[in-house]
Amino acid sequence: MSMAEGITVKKAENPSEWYTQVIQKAELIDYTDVSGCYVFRPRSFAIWEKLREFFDCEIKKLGVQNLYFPMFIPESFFKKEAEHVEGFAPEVAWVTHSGNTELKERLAIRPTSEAIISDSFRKWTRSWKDLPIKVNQWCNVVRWEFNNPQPFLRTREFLWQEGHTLFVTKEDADKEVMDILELYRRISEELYAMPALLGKKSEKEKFAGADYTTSVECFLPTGKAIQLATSHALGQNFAKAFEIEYTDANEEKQHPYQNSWGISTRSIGVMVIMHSDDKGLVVPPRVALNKAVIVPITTKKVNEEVIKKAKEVYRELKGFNVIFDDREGYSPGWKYNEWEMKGIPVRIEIGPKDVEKDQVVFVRRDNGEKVFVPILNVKERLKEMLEDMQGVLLDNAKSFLKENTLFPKNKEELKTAVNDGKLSLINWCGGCEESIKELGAKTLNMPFDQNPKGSCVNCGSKAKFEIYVSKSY
Ligand code: 86X
Repeated sequence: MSMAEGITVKKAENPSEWYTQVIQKAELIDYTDVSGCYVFRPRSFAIWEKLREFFDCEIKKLGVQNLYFPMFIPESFFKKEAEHVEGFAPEVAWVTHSGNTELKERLAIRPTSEAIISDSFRKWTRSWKDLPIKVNQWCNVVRWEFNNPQPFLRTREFLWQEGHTLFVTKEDADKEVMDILELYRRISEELYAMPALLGKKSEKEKFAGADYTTSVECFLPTGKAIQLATSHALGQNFAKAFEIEYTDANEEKQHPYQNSWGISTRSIGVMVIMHSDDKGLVVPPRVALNKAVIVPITTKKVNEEVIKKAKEVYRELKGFNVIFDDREGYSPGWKYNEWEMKGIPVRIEIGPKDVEKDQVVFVRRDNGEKVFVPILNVKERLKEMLEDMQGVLLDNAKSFLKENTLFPKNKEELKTAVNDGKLSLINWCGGCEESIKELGAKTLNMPFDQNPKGSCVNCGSKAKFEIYVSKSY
């Protein structure tokens, strides 16, 4: 695959091949010899670092501390929460040997860390004075998926943060579930420019170890939804299974209320599918590694002058991590295509005519808008253009969401909506998820603002909830 070659299929015509090409040609991802395991190249790892920087700073304001637990979890720990792990068991990867010697007890490579963290919580929790405990780790996890793997979206190893907290009161725990969900909403909307659907998971879709599960879901231009992040109220379930206890002010033993919450590198793939186009990657400026690229347009006659001016502009923009592309042997047009494919938010062209007029040309990645900018104003104007692009990406995604959300009134309408790749908000009885699955769809979540009316769109019995339904990844 030569770099000169652009994306050869259209997003609307073959979304899965389009995705595969975009992430490789934009140098986000590389494949390895292990199926389901991918290289996060610098252009995607930088996006992850931006997310991490934002979220770390915000959770620290909430009193959460970072720490690190081992990735090996003794099998006996999982037996304590057997009911919660049941469905996941086939995906757990085990370490059984060191060299040729079998271990006394096999060790799981963490698929999530509730078990090992709960074991420490038991030791750290003595008195009500020890609470709350709020910790978080940034780490890798392994889930040996058998469904067809997809870079970022479904991988056998991925990166995430997992937060784990303990509280004296249910009220404090409930509040934190929502505080964290709000941070995930901000990642979705403010960093990734993606409208977020917030709500509570159905009984079937919640984590089995939780009292309730909340989530942020995103609906993509491919007509499928995907979960972006999740925040669980674990209640006292793990506390009971792992004997986490404290003595309250009346000297009585109590189990604390526990939460866990996470967002992963899946979110990068969601962002790619949301915004990118037939030319390649589109990245919201806030999470872009390089905010702009300068392409000097030189001729044999006018070279030094152009390079000199372009360098001036480059120095002026040093806060924006700008790429200076003065490579020889590539035409300007070739360079434009390459940087568009890689999703650099703004291209800055400067040629002989521009030098004469003390100006440059800005070209915006999302809409191709072209403007002449006096060299004196490049810094201010670049900042404005990036902010505008960030806003427009979110606005466009919001319009798309609005135009593609339907309110089917009966099963026929729901079926049509699902087949047409629409998002449906339905009145729902709280059961009958099997027959929604049969339509090729899933329940996403129940928005917090509930107004159920009439009868269940799917089965006709009394509606108790409103819930989002669509195809999903
Ligand atoms: C569910 C629970 C939770 C902290 C999050 O969703 C966010 C961050 N953890 C995750 N869960 C699993 O997915 C799971 C998977 C496997 Cl393979 C397993 F063996 C156990 C699990 N337990 C919980």
